[in-house]
Amino acid sequence: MNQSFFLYIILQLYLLIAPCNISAQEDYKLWLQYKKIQDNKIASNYQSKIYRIYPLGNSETIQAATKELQQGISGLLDRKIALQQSTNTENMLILGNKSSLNEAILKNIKNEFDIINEEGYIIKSIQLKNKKHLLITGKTDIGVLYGVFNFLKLLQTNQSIENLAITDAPKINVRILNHWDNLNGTIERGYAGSSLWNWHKLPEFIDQRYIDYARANASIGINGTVLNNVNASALILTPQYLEKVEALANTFRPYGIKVYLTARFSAPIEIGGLKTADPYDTEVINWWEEKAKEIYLRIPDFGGFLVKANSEGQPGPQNYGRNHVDGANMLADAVAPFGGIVMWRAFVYSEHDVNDRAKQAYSEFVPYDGQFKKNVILQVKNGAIDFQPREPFHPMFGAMPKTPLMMEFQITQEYLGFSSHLVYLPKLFQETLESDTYQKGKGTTVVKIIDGSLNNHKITGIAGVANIGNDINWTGHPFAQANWYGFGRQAWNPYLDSETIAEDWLRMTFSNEENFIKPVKEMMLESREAIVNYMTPLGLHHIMDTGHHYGPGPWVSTLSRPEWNPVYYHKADTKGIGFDRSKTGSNATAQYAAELAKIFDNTASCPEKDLLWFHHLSWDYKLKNGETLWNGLALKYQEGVNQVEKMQTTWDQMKNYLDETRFKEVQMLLNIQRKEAKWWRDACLLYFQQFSGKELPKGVEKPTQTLNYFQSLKFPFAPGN
Ligand code: BDP
Repeated sequence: MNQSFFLYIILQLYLLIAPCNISAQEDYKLWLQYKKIQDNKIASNYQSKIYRIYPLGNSETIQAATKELQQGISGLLDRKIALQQSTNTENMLILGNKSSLNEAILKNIKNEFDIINEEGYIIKSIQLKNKKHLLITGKTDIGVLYGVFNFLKLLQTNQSIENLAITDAPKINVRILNHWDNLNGTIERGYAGSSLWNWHKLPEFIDQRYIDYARANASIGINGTVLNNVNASALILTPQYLEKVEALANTFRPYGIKVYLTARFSAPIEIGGLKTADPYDTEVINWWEEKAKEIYLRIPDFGGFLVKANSEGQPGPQNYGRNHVDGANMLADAVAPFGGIVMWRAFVYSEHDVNDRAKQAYSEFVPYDGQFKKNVILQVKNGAIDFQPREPFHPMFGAMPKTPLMMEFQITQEYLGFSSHLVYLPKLFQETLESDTYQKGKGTTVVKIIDGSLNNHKITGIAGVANIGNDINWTGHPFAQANWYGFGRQAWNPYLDSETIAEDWLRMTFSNEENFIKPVKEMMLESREAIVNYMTPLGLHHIMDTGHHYGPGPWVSTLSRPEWNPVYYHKADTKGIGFDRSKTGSNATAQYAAELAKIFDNTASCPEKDLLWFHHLSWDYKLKNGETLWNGLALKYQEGVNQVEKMQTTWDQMKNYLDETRFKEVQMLLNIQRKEAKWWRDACLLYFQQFSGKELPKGVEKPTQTLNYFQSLKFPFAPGN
């Protein structure tokens, strides 16, 4: 082969691969695309206001911030930006923490430092000797880094950078991802590939992905990560793994991200050679103290432990006749000398308890209010059952004023179509956060409990079960990135509207074109209601197929634990459908404040979206719109399908606003979503129809398969299980 022919072949091969690489990169880059600004006027305005970067200080964090600015600006403004250690020239971008600022710079600051906390930031247009500059500062280097990401967000979303005077600070201290990652690389309920953590190659090999993970998290203010599954292996606490954990902690530290681990309660037996894990046993207490010392020696800023105890078969203090307070406080004592915390999960229910599962966590934990050590925070799922498409807020949020409670949301879509359905979750999160607990009268919303403001708690937290894996696009669905992004934004500011977040995300991830933003934002905002409609309308819940939770399974009734069976939750019979949790039923409503219990108890005042969560009603029950319950239910299922079809129509018109790869990916995924929405509708309606004995109302499409067919479907290899 002559040389030029060889080169020609190489070139052809490159051309074949190159476009894939470019768009794969777009998938990979998340919301940190830093693509050249299309609007020339805006770009030249930015050009005229940004000359060079003047970093004050040289910490790893300031270096990361500087690098991010360089990377961002070189992409957005399509030019290299140099560093300069002076303010002689105008339009310097000055970055540094408070103590690095000189008198002249400080003169430009009024009370901004007083109104931000340790992680807050200030972005301000300032003047030094009649020259204009931009200052990005905070009390700490991490604050500066957050400021940098937020300054870049201004550019990415084409905002004005004229006369800036922005101060912002997180409203919650612990903003954390929970990875349900196993040491063998699988992820429980993960739908985006395998675990990011390559335990085999750690500690030596630091994958660039770890750094990009840290950048992405820092850009939205996430400051903690639990590396391992709540169903934990004790091995993570052995020196062999702690060395690897240390390497990750070192990698994340410059980005303000602390590492935490799930602690398996029986670890003293499994890896410590003790006979018991009884929290009253001195050897056990010592073992945890020594373990904490060992960890902090390696990782001085280790965050602490997350614990799933006596829940779904996990070991815990009850195995030794002790209780949650005993277990949590023992671990809390072990990490307290080092400033660590214990996040003790409240996700408990028991097959030996005949009470309504929705009542069990409250019954078990509320009596302990005020008994936990200061560095314990209870981690409570948003609803009392389990991350359903819709659940009323967990009654524990209104019932434990003396205990800090942190929110646990699920970002990974275990019950929401895995990573093939487009569902914008910040809408769901917002609904929970805004719910009124009436703990101290009207307006005492869930958000005021978890941000500590209502009951004056010092430790506050919010956790999101991560949807991140090693797929090129991290989350399996391009739009699932918005759920990671949105979670972070809401963790930073849980009062933020999910619409604002969707808009920022779209601008940063895809395009600033209004003709793209408006319809796609609407599509995102409607997507959560769509999935509720085609899966579990009117308060239905937990009717997914068993184990893997993929697809409908309202007929499942043979699992060993009653509350694992969908029939337990919908209770459909010839008389009607729904779980009576009112005072005539399980009386779960009594776990809410009296005002709220009254609202939920009465079918007339109970919000229709929660109707079958709280009531068992006849098929002929009249809904507010005059339809019978049967017809209303069927129409809701149909509406869900229609909504997905509308999403498809919207998306099909967006071709010109983004790269072909992502456009097509979403298009293909929406096809799956429509197919599965119809599957849900048909399977559920055929199943419930056996009890209602009624025809489908006008407007609802006829199923094309039989109930037998749907019941015969099996998915032994559904992901995430
Ligand atoms: C359920 C999941 C299970 C988790 C459990 C938990 O199906 O995989 O281990 O929650 O949160 O939703 O502990």
